[in-house]
Amino acid sequence: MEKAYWNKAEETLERSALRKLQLKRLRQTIDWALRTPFYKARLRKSGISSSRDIKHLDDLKAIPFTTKDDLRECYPYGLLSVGLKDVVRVHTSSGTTGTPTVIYHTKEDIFRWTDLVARCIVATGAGKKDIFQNMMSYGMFTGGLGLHYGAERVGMTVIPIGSGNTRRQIQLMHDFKTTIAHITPSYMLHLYSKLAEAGFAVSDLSLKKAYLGAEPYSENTRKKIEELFGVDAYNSYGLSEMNGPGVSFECVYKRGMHVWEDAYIIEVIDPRTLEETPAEQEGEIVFTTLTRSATPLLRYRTRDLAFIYEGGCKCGRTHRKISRITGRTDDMLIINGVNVYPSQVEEVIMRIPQVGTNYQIYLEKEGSLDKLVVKVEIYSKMFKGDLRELDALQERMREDLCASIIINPEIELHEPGSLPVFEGKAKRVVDTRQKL
Ligand code: DLL
Repeated sequence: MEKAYWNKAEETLERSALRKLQLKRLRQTIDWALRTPFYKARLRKSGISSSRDIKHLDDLKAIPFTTKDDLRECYPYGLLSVGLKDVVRVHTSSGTTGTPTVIYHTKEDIFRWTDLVARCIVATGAGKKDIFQNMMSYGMFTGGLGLHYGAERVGMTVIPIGSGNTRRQIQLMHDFKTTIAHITPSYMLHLYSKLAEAGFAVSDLSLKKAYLGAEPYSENTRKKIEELFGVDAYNSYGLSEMNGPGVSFECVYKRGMHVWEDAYIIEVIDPRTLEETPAEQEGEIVFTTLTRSATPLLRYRTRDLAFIYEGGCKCGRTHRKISRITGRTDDMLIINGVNVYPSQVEEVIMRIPQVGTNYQIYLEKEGSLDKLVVKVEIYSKMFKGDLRELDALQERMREDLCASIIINPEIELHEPGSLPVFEGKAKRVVDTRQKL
C-alpha cells in the first residue's frame, strides 16, 4: 500500500524525539496556562510557578485534572491566556445542559489545528483530486469548520453544505460526484434509507470514503455502512475542548486511531481511582493540549472510554493509536442493577442483517422494576413475508442481547422511517424512569 503523509517528518518522528518535543511544548503550555486566572491559582497550589518547575514529562502528573465543571466555572474568560485582540475564533459547547464551555483560538492555533486535520485526511489516502462533501453542521459545533479548513488545506474540492436537507445532499453527491462524505454515522444510515426516495441508487454515486465521527458507534455499524455504500469508512474522534475533529483518526490500516502526540499528551486513567491504567487496558482518556496558545488545557478528563494500542503501525506513523470509544463514564445505564453501555446494544443489533438503519433504546418503569425496550427498524421486505419470520427475528434479537448484556429486553420491530431521525448527533437513549 502506498504510504502518503501530509508532513512525513512530523508524523514519523522517532519516539524519543517525540517525547523531547512534548516536554518542550508542555513547558510552553505551562507558561501559557500561568497567564490564565484559573491555572495561575491552581498551578501555584501544586508548587508550579514557572515552566522551569517542569523537568520531566512525568511532572505533569503532579498537576490536578481539569474537568468540564472547571471549564464551566471559568466561563467566559477564566481560561483565556492571550489578549482578546489576538483571538480570531471562539467555539462553545451547545450549553443545553447548563453554562457552555468556551474555547478560544489565535490565528496560529487555527493554523496548527488545520494542519492536524490535513494529516488525518492524507492518512486515509485522500488528496487534491477528491470531492469532499461536508455534512457536519457549521457554526459553534467544531465538526463543520474543523474539517472544512483541513480539506481546503489539502486542496480537495469542498462542498460546504452542512448537515440536514437529505434530498439535496443526495442530489449534490450525485451531481458533483462526491468522493468523500464527512458525516455522523447515524445520519449516514439515514441517508441510505432516503436514497431510493430521492430517485438514486448507490451505483449512481461516486462515493469512495466516509469520515464518521462525533458520536459513538460500533464496529458493526461501520461494517454496515461500508457494505451498504461500498465505501471505506474511517473513524474520526475529537472533542471541542481539544479543538474538535483532528485529534485522532484512522489511517488506511483502520486498526485504532492515531492521536497526534506532538499536539496532545494522552493519558488513560481508571475513572474511580484516577490512577493510570495498565497497558492496553481501557479507561478514561485524559488530554493535555501542547500547541494551543489561547486556551491551554492541562489533563482534561474527557469522560470517554478507550485504550491505547501498544506497538507501532504499518503506516509508519509513530504517534500511538487509541481504540474505538466504547462509551462514556456518564452514559452507562444501570438497568435493574446491571451496568449496560448503549454501545453494547448497538454492537449486537447491527450484526443482524435484517436490521435497517435506525434504532432506539427506551427505558421505563414497570412497577418497581426497570424495563428495557429496544426499538429497531428493519427492512420493509421483512414485513411482507411470513409472520413467523418476524417472530423468529424478534426472538433472535432478544436472545443475542440477553446473552450480551444479561438483561432480558423487549424488542419492538419498526418499519423503516418510523423512528426519530437526527441530522447531527443521534439521541439513542430515551430514559423515562423517574430519577429520585
Ligand atoms: O464531536 C468533534 C468532532 C466532530 C469529532 C466531527 C469527530 C468528527 P463535541 O461536540 O465536543 O466535539 O463532542 C465530543 O463526542 O467526547 C465523544 O464522547 C463523542 N465523539 C466524538 N467523536 C467520536 C467517535 C465533536 N469517533 C464528544 N466515536 C466526545 C465515539 C465520539 N464518540
